[in-house]
Amino acid sequence: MSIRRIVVKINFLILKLLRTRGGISILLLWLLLSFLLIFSIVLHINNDPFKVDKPFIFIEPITSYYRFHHSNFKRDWHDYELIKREALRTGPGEQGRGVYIPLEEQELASKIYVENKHNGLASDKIARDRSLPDTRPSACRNRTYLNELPSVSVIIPFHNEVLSTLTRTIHSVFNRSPPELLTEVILVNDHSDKEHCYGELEEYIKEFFDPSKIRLLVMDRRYGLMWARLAGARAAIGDVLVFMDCHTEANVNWLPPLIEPIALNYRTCVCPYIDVISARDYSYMGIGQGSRGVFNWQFYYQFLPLRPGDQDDETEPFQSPVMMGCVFAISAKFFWELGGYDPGLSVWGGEQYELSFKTWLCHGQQLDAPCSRVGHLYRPRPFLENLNDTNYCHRNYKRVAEVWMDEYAHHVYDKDPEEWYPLEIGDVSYMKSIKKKLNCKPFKYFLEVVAPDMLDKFPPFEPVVFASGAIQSLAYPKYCIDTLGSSEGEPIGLYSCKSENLTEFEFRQYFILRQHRDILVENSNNECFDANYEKVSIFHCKFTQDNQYFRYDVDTQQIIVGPKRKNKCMDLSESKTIIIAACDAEKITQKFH
Ligand SMILES: [Mn+2]
Repeated sequence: MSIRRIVVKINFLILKLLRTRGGISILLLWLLLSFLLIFSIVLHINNDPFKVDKPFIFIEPITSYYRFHHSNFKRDWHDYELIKREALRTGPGEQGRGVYIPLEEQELASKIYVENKHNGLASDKIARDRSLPDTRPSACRNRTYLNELPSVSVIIPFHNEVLSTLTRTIHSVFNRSPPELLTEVILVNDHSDKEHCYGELEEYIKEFFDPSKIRLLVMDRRYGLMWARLAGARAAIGDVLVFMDCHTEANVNWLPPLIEPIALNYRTCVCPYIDVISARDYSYMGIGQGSRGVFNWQFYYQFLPLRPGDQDDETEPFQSPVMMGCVFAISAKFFWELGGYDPGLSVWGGEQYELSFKTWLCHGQQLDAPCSRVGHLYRPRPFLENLNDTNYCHRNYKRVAEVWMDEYAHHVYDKDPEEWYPLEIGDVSYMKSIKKKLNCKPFKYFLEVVAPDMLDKFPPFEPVVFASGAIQSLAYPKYCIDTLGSSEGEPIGLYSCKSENLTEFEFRQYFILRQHRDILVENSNNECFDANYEKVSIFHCKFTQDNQYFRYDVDTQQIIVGPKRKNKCMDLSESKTIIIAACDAEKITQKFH
């Protein structure tokens, strides 16, 4: 039957209906029903959490927090009953302590460690709802927050996470969030291949959590972190989206300080302070002072010190240029206004830059909240394995640079032109259209207003260096200073020079004395010499001088440590280790060139 014949038939039917009694009302009812049907089909397609590659039309709910006026009345959100109960808890891992693995289980423990990159056996020994130390500045205990706050959807993607670690994350969210604020927890299983991520997890959820407040989405193949988060965000119904890694633990009263800034201004993204859960023994450690996140021109995440005034009130959130990315909150309204994540980003990497740049350039702000604490288990790049495509991280970075970094993008590419310039990144027109639609600011704004101190610390072109090359001992001319492959906090030492006349350099023996008056390890991710306790170690460059302050005296050939009045120099002990001693221009062991 042709379409024309159908149309004629429908017209005939309509005419026939209109001629019968009450026909007009039947017709209207019929039209209304078909309209509703079409509307619900469109809505269903739009809201399908798995259609991540399709743009999402965010429809602000009638009940949205931002549709109503709210009073400025504040209240104390602490759950004192819970705090009292948790303070009494004892047992393995309680109060955030580490867990000791007995000798006979250590073989098993290391097997699990290698598989998961963290001590899953220690996790299994700890209660799923363990207690944590309160790591906030003490003034946070007296701080009140708005009485009316937006509702929250917590989105937790996971792939093969250890069950006790994943469920501890969920328990911490349910236990330490005010129930009236927590609308739902959405777990997104990014196509795990471990059995326990299916049946066993579902059973656990049924047994321990309110079924009306928890949902489990399962991806039909492995899509990576951004798509899993996008799927969760499409399904979420709360005013605020909180994205959380699956190996985190929310600490006391974490939610109100995290979402209050978003209640006041929906174009806000807030990160908690990320405390540290040890991958070795699951001990929980608070981080002391905060810092501001930025990046260098190889897209390595870096830190800048706080600005004067940032912590005049230590409970007050402060602006940070780039989020760390493992836990953060953003209003659903702003997230979708920004087009969510660029759906062209794959697997892992670059998403924190994309969202942070967009937030700042498209009329929003990004804050760190010192009174909101969430512990995070750091482990080496979890998404890197089992994926043949090794270039996705650079491709993600280039997509971000192409859309948001304007004329500054080439600073990144020029670092390694053969790698960057030919790299295919696909179509970025969707994000460019969002940038145009929202009339977002140029990247210059980010560098001049948001992170004006970044270019000084991380210039695209390293400024003229004072000196560079190997550092050879005059006392033992066969030996040069060598990083010994040390990582953060571990000491440097002496090792054979590649050649005595220094025509060639050993990989770990090339150093740069910079204008910041620090000594940078070439070929490192921002690692510097750091003087502490009479030793010299490797530590990330802090740009604050103090114990990373070094000078070279050309006349006496000494490496002076710290300000002149302290009279400290690099020296060698009898066992040829590097020490810090009082300067003595006559001592041959203090001479280097
Ligand atoms: Mn993580």
